[in-house]
Amino acid sequence: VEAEIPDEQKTAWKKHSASGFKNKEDFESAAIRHIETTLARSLYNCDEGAAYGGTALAFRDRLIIDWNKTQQSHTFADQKRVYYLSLEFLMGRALDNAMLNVGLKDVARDGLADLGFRMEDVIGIERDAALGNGGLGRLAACFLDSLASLDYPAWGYGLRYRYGIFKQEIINGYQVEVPDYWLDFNPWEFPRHDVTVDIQFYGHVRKYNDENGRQVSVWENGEIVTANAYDVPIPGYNTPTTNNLRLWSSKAASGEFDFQKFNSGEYEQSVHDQMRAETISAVLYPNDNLDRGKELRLKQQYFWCAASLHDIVRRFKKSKKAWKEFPNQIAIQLNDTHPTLAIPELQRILVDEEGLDWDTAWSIVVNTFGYTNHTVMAEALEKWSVPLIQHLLPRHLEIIYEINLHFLQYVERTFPKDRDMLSRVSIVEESNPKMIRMAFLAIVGSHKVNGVAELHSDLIKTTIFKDFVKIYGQDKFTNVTNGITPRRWLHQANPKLSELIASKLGGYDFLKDLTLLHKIEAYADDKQFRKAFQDIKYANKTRLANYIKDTTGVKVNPAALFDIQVKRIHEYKRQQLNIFGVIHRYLALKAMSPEERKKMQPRVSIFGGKAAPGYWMAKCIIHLVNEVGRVVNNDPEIGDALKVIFIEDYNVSKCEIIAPASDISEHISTAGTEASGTSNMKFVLNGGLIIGTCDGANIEITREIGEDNIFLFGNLAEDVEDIRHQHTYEGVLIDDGLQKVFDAIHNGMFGHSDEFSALTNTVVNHDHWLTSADFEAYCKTQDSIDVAFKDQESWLHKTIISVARMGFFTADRCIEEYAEMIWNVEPQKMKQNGA
Ligand code: CJB
Repeated sequence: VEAEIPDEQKTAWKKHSASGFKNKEDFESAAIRHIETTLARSLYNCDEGAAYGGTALAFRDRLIIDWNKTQQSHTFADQKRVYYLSLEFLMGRALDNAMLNVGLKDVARDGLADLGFRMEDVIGIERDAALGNGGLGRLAACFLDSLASLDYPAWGYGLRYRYGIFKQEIINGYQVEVPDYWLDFNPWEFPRHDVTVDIQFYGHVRKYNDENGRQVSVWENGEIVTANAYDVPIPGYNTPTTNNLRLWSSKAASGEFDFQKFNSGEYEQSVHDQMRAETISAVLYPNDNLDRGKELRLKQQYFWCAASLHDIVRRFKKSKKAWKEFPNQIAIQLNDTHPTLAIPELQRILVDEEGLDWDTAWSIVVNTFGYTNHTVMAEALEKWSVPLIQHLLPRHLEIIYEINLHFLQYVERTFPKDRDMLSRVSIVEESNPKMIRMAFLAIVGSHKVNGVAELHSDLIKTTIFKDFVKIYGQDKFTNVTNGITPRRWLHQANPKLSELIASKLGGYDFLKDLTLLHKIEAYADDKQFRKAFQDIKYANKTRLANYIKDTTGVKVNPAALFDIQVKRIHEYKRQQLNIFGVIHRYLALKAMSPEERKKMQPRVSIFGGKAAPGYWMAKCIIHLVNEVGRVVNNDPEIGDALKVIFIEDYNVSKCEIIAPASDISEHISTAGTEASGTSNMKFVLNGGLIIGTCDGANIEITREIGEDNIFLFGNLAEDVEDIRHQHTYEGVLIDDGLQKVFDAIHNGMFGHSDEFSALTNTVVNHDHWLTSADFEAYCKTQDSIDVAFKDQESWLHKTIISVARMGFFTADRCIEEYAEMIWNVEPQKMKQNGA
């Protein structure tokens, strides 16, 4: 292609080619130019919003120049690429991250000061890109940062939801959901009006025999919706590599916009069709760890998988390589089962459209895909009803059946005596209606399956996917323990701590090799270092205390122990255990004399997180936390001894304020239920300790930082089933302390007890989540934390040692493991000048 361009054109292009700013002067000129031209504002009406807009657009220019060079260089190099398919990318804010990754935040800060603005205020204007629910979506965002920072040629593919996760308001103690229309001003996306894909739904399958007597299937006469690409640049840290996140938006296909109707006066109907098409990418489903089987959700999944695969195949075909090269050029990672339809879709493209025979196509498919499982909980495992798939995607259903047939024939040959095995592992569940088990399809269609922490990866092999280990052998199943990007979760969220570490390590290399943190272990007993470390924690707690005062009106003392649990509200994550523990503490404080009370360690219990709008029990938990806060915070006897705070609308940017401000954070899921957890890593990396169960990544965190530095409690995963059995046959034993808590609730201490009877009844009746069984151990462990916190010198020692030992939990390590074990891709460093 390069050879075809005449020299004169190349010269003119080179002479005028865009280049990014590098110093304050150039930044100011770029920002002002955008404020004046792109935003049509002037010196006299430039508010913080305009200053944010100008700054963001100046940085966007810079990113897009690097983006162009990266894409060009990856195209020329023609190496294997990774495509990360995820229905969720919980990106948070982009500006701060962009400034830090390209290394120009100080330049921008000085420039903004010249223009009369404070950096913090300008950053605070940006809305979070909240295209995700929780851990799964945030993991995808961390992975994008690591892929770019490590120079891997990689793209993310997702949906461009018009409404991200809802905004949570707390009104009279109840969660109220408000739509999050985040696209008003989004400088970080580039609409690619030229990149569209027509996606078909419904219709039927026609069969005929071609001239060679081969049966051909044609899927036709369906409804067409167009997918439009929007590209979001993903800058790596301290590298010109800028990868792409491509998000698809749905709109009516041009042929579908019915001009007949339009002209004959049926304007409304034609607009209605338009809106129907746009509905596909309108909203993010707000469920976390829960499958609800709605038709529109299936439409979203297919729409996004089909558009992404079409794009990937189109790029591959340009290279004119043979089809068997496909898995050598392309690795596709399925983030959970949401993109599983990509498997039958690729098979359909290869067989129906490209004319490959079934077996050749299938081997390409299997070698291309890898599948990451994020949960063992039955209610979260996706199943789709056969009639629904039949209706929406008739050809895919045929293909799924054929995949299943080949698979079951193989199983039957390998285990001829085990008849039950066939029904256990069949992709098609013989229920009424029949259901497609998406996880099974994902396993059969991938060459590797991974869990996200050691315990979790073991559990999937011994429970939900046990039979598949027998069928395929151990090697197909592996573990990649989750990680977080230290750029956002240390450097950006906690700049002072990052700076302190850099001052001892002689620079910021640790941000790209987090294991270098081990060197600060030498300073764990260094008086000056400890003091600096402690001052930073205090400043971060003060920042959070100010935020709490501004948003809730409650004044909390930064010297108190900050005990934080922020994550989606879910019974398995056991915020109920936490709040019952808080009530227990409150009752104990009330029973004390004022002198005794004074001796107690003051505590601030901080909660945050959204409940799925239809998850009633989770909403009850939020209500109880808020009612307990109302009572405790206004009790003059209690004062600073205990405060209970619910932070409204927890999201990524709030986590950046919260994670650096904890003394203790809570990761207290019923053992065996939290696949990994990633906020546990964020809190420890920022100098906080953990109270936790032996679950998910807590176990590996303990191994790395040492068991003296973590507060573990509770029943083990291996015992949970037996205890549940006991509950069923012998009834639930309610812990004495917990009974007092229930009595207080029933007596109306926190408002009308009816409001909370569901919460207490579920413990009394089944206690599926072992709230009672773990209650005593939980409270005792909390008491031991009070004691440990009193000895500040020893506490500081623990926290510093823990930070030093967190190197393993960088998302960079995850990406390197995926690249080597699953994708077989190499990084591709770009020369500074592109190509
Ligand atoms: N996870 O956030 C979700 N949503 C789901 O539907 C299923 C799992 C979470 O994924 C995280 C990333 O792997 C895990 O750290 C977390 O334990 C898991 O609940």
